[in-house]
Amino acid sequence: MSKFKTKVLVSMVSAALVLTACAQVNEKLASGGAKAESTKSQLPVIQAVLTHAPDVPAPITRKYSAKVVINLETQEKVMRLADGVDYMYWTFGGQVPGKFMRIREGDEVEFNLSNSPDSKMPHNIDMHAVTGPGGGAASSFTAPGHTSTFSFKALIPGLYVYHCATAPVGMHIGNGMYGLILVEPKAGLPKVDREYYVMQGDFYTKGKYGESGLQPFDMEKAIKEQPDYVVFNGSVGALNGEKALTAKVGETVRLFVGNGGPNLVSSFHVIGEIFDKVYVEGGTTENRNVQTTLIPSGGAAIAEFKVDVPGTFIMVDHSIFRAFNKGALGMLKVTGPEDKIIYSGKQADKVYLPEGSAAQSIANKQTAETDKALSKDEQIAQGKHVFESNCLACHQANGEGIPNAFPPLAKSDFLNADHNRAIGILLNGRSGPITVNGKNFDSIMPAIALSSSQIANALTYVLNSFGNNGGQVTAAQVDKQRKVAPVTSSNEHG
Ligand code: HEC
Ligand SMILES: [Cu+2]
Repeated sequence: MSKFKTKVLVSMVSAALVLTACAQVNEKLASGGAKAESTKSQLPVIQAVLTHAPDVPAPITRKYSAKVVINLETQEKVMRLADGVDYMYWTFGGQVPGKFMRIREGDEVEFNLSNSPDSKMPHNIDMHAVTGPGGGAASSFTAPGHTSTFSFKALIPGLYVYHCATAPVGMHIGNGMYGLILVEPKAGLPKVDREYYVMQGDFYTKGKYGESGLQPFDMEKAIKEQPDYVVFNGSVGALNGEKALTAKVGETVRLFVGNGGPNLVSSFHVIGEIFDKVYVEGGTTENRNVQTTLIPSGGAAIAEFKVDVPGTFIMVDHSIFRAFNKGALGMLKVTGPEDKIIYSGKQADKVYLPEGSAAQSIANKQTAETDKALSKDEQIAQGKHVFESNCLACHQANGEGIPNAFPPLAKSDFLNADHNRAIGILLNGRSGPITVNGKNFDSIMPAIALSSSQIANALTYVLNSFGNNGGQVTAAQVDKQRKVAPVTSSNEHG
């Protein structure tokens, strides 16, 4: 089988090599070559429809094999990695992850890989769906401004990763050169209401997480496997807010989840959901009732579940610091009627303060200050990250807090009245009675050992959000407050 395959491959490649004319002619001749060599003669030719994440091409309804023509272009381009942070991505099709391809078991694929004339690097493609040397890598090595053609037969169904395999391979993958190809089994996949494409990747930048500007790739961190960013679909927040995946109560959702790596293994989890079915590692084994599924680097999984109640379901890599501190967090927003039996929502909230409670400190490595002065807008952009990973859990995404537990930062009279007092709270924590917007709270905020610029940015963000009065807090101002004795609720005025 594989010998036969290799023979076809070789003849296809040589057929392709003599071609210099336009793509159309190229296609015809390539199909001619396949006919001459193949025992199954006349397969209908179909142009593949490829999609950008999180979209997936429609399920395949045809009941016969086809010759599927896939055209894909590698492009190198600067895009947003996080708010205020840009990165020179290397891509399959202009985004990370690369375009989703969907074919059927038994199809013959003619693959045309073009490398944009604007590229600086040669690229190629190693498809895990290919049975053949290098998964197509050697046959698809393509210089900028060229197109390579090779063909393969999709022998085995499954969800497969594809990636660039041009040296240095780790760097090409680390810059975003990966995607998924689904080889549907002949019988097709069971019908579901929604299908989405989610792919994790780790990124290594010269600057640390959130440091603004165009960030170059850091080879040393990549070798040490210490990413600054771990993200879904190429950037921090690619699946958050308005870009969240959506579904309606009662619908079934199928996630095609890949992991491009280059290094990390993903512990993929959807908070508040249980996967009814997981096609383990993208193969044919079906596991049921799964909380978290492992997705190896260069691997995939298909996760299916029915959504029973409305709300925002957070997708994470459950190696949890990656989710809250490096970006591996996405959202599925489900709308529809509540079912209070399946999930009641908060039924009670009482203050619980065991004796001896006092302001505690959340240990947090003091990060090196980047001593360049940021503009107010830059502070706000970076402060948003600090807020999202350090404050949101208690004070909530909209800053409204939680009644009887966490005071609001939104339109907070307490905050707006005295910025230095707020800095002191972040530096030292706070406990005891406090009145915010006429409501009484008596709880504990732990000190969060952030750097002075992180505190300055977080407060500047908060002051300019949630209906607050505006203003700016600088790192120097925070440094000054570090030298002031902590204010406790008993000696505080107001
Ligand atoms: C673990 C939960 C928790 C976290 C995390 C937290 N806070 Fe608080 N925060 C509180 C509580 C509780 C209080 C009230 C403390 C008291 O009762 O004395 C408070 C009070 C405040 C106040 C003064 C009251 C007000 O509403 O204006 C500010 C300002 C504030 N927090 C800002 C922040 C910022 C900024 C962050 C993130 C860097 C943060 N907090 C993180 C729980 C938290
Ligand atoms: Cu490449």
